[in-house]
Amino acid sequence: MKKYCLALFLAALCVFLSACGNPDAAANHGEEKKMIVVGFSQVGAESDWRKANTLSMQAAFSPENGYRLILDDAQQKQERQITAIRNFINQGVDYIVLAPTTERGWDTVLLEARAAGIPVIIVDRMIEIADTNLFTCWIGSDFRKEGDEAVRWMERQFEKAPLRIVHLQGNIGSSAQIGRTEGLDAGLAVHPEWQLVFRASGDFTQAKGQELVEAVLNEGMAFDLIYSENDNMAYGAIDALKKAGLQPGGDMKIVSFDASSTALHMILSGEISYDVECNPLHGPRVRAIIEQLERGETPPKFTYVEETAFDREKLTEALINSRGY
Ligand code: GZL
Repeated sequence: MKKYCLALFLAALCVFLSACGNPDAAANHGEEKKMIVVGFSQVGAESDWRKANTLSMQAAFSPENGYRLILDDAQQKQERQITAIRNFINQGVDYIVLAPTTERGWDTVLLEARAAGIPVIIVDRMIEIADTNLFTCWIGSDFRKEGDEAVRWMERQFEKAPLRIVHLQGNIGSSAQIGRTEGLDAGLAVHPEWQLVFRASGDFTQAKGQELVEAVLNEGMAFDLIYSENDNMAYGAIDALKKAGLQPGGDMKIVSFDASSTALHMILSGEISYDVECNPLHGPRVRAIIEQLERGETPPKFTYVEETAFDREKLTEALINSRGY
């Protein structure tokens, strides 16, 4: 009888242990296929662009696709990203994906990831580090090119007319801010008839964008154009203008970046005049990179995403609805 009880106990123990097995094991017709674990350090949830970017990554790295995604929202703070990366290392993830808040300050933590043998993929913004071997590859936008695109439109739109510009910058030190600001500065350098009347960072948020434009209006500054480094700050600027009884697109023009669907509808309504695309749908792109690495292949070190820009002539409701964000 004792032997029977012992055998029963051991059988139950085996069943229990197999049920507690690896959380990353996906049962696949009996044999266990290991899920690929991806630790994703995301900037935050500051804008439509960022939320679309997160959704794209979550859809790409789903359990159905064979992944377990560990998402960390850094609330736009680099120190939280560094902590998240260390947590990913301690959890032994298979890949780390970093959407960096800022360009600098990554060398130490990426050295730790390399020491742990975990490949790091940088997405969206660029990082500036001494040894680019500390990350496997990068995929994102050419922000200087985006800024130049906006300035080309301003030149076409205003020709040689005097232009007083209010400049709403993104997070200072992020490559999106650096590149888009460089584009405007290059335009200011060759257009003496252009005047920068105000420049400050709205941190890519709607609330800060509104606050800055309210301050400009309260100071009684006259201006012809708002150069907003993302759509959410442009939404805030529009709120401030309307609150002051002004008509965006009439009394002054707005140039923006991201080209999210809400902003493109504001082009149709005339509130925003030009919007330079910054495509956030990086999920499938990063997944394709990881799958290349899983096959032992070498993806390109740097991949720039193809992007366009929109004005009223180019836009239709159908086009907006076809874009995915
Ligand atoms: C651009 C991205 C920027 C967006 C903003 O690639 O880093 O951050 O332009 C977002 O909307 O907050």
